[in-house]
Amino acid sequence: MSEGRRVILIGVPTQAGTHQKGCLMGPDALRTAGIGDAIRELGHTVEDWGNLAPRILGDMTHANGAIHDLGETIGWIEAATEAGARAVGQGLFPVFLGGDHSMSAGTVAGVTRAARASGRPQFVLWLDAHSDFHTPDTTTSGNLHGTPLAYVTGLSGFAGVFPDLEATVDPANIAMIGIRSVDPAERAALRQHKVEVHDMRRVDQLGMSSLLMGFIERVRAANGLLHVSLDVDFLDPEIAPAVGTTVPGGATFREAHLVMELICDSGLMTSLDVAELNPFLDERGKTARLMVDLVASLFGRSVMDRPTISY
Ligand code: B3U
Ligand code: MN
Ligand code: MN
Repeated sequence: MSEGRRVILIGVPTQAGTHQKGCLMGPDALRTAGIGDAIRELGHTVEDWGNLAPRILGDMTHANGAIHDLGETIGWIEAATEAGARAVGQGLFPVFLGGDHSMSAGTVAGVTRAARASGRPQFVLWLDAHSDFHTPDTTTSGNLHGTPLAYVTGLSGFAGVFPDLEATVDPANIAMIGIRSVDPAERAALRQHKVEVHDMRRVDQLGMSSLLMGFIERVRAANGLLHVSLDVDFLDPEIAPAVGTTVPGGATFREAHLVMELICDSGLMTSLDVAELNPFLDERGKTARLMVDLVASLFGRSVMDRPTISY
């Protein structure tokens, strides 16, 4: 990451995409943990656009009766799409502060719209325990935070449900790392669309660095824009307990920092989500502070100048 990026913090305090309450406090916990100063201290400028507010659409139903809070989710997607397209369109670097992961249906749609206008392909790196590749028809939990990545690729099932997309992400331009919970319908769709999925078994066998570098080289070769979507549950729950859907066996502190440092070194990242932080489940701010430290690694803090940290 070269110095002097113009970073915009954009809060997306939605919790409509999950049954578990608390993600609405995510953006302010990240601010409280010092996300703005951490990026600023690395030589970037940081402006805070505050929190987005969704258009109020009221209750909406779907043939899949499990789905809840559809109208509110659509409102957040619209708001995040507009903000993302505006920020990237102005040459700014948006850091979206979540909010549950349904926010990324909007953040990715927005940055992808701006990418298309620039004539460059959009790539997405999904760092998550889950693949979030359900459609409204296949989700059994009804939690729409399990759907954003399928939506942005333009999969059928979203037409007439989520907002129409102006630009889609080619599934060949997606990689996911950290995966350890995939539902059967998601697995079928991921295979059908040939998405690059690196589950934890692959991480253990081949290592974070080789998996990530393969993808980074693809982004570089295509002169792509790179959106990084970081779900708190990418991390092992031992180090990051503040998330509603913990899955054991996640990325370690060292693996996670390495991923951030390699992305930073590539200089390719153009937008970022920090999703699913649920401060209600945190232990004295430990997860919020870890997320800020990981973001600092993404923006150029290196081991030699990382302060000694005790959580
Ligand atoms: N695939 C499950 C679980 C899940 C997905 N994303 C999260 N949890 N955070 C579902 O509900 O769709
Ligand atoms: Mn997720
Ligand atoms: Mn997840």
